[in-house]
Amino acid sequence: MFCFQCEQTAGSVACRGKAGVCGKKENTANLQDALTSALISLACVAKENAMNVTEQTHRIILEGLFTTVTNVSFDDAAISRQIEITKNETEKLNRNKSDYKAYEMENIWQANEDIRSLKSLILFGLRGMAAYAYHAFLLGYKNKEVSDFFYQGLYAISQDWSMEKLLPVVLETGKVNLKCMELLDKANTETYGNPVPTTVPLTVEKGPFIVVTGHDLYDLYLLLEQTKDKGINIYTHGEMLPAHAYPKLKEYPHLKGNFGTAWQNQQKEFDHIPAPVLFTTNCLMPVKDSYRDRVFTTEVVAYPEMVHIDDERDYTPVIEKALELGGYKEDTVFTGINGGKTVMTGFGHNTVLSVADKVIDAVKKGDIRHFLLVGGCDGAKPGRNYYTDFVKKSPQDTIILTLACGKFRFNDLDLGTVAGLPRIMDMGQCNDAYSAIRVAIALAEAFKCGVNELPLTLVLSWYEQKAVCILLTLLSLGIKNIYLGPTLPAFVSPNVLNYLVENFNISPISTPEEDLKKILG
Ligand code: SF4
Ligand code: SF3
Repeated sequence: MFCFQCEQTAGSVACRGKAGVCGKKENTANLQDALTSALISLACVAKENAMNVTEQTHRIILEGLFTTVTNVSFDDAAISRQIEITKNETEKLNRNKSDYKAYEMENIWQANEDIRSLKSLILFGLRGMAAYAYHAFLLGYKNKEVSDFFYQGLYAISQDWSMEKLLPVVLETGKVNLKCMELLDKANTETYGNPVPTTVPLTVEKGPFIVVTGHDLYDLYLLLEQTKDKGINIYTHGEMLPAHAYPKLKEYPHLKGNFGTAWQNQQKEFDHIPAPVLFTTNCLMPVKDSYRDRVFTTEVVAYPEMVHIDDERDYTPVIEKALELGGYKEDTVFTGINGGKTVMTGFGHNTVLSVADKVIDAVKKGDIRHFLLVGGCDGAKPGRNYYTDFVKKSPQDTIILTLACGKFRFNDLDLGTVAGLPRIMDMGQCNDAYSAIRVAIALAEAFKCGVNELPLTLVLSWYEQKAVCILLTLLSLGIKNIYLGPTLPAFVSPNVLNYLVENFNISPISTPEEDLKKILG
């Protein structure tokens, strides 16, 4: 196996041998390569037979790419089925029987390191973007430019192109991902309303409950519907936390609170949990014996021997498990990592821009000195305390905007208010980076300056491929001076890194003190 797509890759170089750091086995990794190869062939054939491409083709592309995102599928049987479906679709499209060869993934992994680096940025960016496009697709939202780009991007990977020719495709991936996040934002807000600031309890009430984790609001919605009046409470986990802020989801009185923190703590948090857990997307970790009878997966998430809820989305097995396990006997108080008993969420673009005048005024008066967007993925590797310390050490006249699962390191802290605004504002999931971009652009317009001249700095943490497509989006918008950690991607070659540093002034994080000094002057 060869895999270096995530931040925890072995030795910060690549996972090889029998298994990856994430627990993905050699055979699974090889099957994921075979699936990617099949998707590249499908995209190449689709290019020649565009007239024959259907919605079904598109769904296969999205599902296939999403399947290969870190911590999504550990299930060889499921991946093998996906390969078959992809190959059949390729044959179906290839009506004029043109000759095509299966694409060899070794062509990428063994390429010159700069070409490998650029192709990896495109491929991993497409994988992350496919997850977002898939969530929007389930809610009935599509965008032609976004759909078409999956084919163009996969085709570009298959070509013997030079760095000069690949580099624009890398930035184009970021540009199209902005469209994709915009589409998902539209899908989520038109379906469930605009998020509103919401305090979310971390206490689990007595009685049967279900924990739902991952990014897919549609699964949560259907689960809420199916558990209505059944005496079962629903708790979010990880990236599902921002769901509490959507008016249409808030309406359900049995959507009670949030259980646990970010994905890397799940093996500890789910240990003997008296409730089932439904995984709607990444990040799924190898399942421990103490809770293996209560893990349920859906969509493209899969783990051998776990019950998979199919596309009909009948959650009866999850509901029955919740009733059987019965939950806690008494209300059980949990806290966040810093001891807080509640967390807040719901500061999407609509909410933040509704107080734009107040914000602008406070910046002009000097009450707000700087905005720090501290967000991104969490992870298990050491060094991520940086983000907690950074937030704790940020001065009183700064505002912390946050998003994605990295926030669990500090979202239960009470940092007070500045200019009547909470000092920590959770904008949502990783895809809600779109909200942060909207806010930044609106502020730049109000201050009649460029985004890079704003009193705003991005301090990002990355782990998997969704973070890759978001980073590419930020670069495609010309956003500079980003701090990135905890380590830089193994798939960024020294030359590509030089390009990023020279053109975008990306810096690796150092220490909170030093970085705060650099940022705040
Ligand atoms: Fe290694 Fe990450 Fe790939 Fe898993 S996803 S095999 S940890 S690089
Ligand atoms: Fe988290 Fe896995 Fe990336 Fe959506 S759930 S941010 S890591």
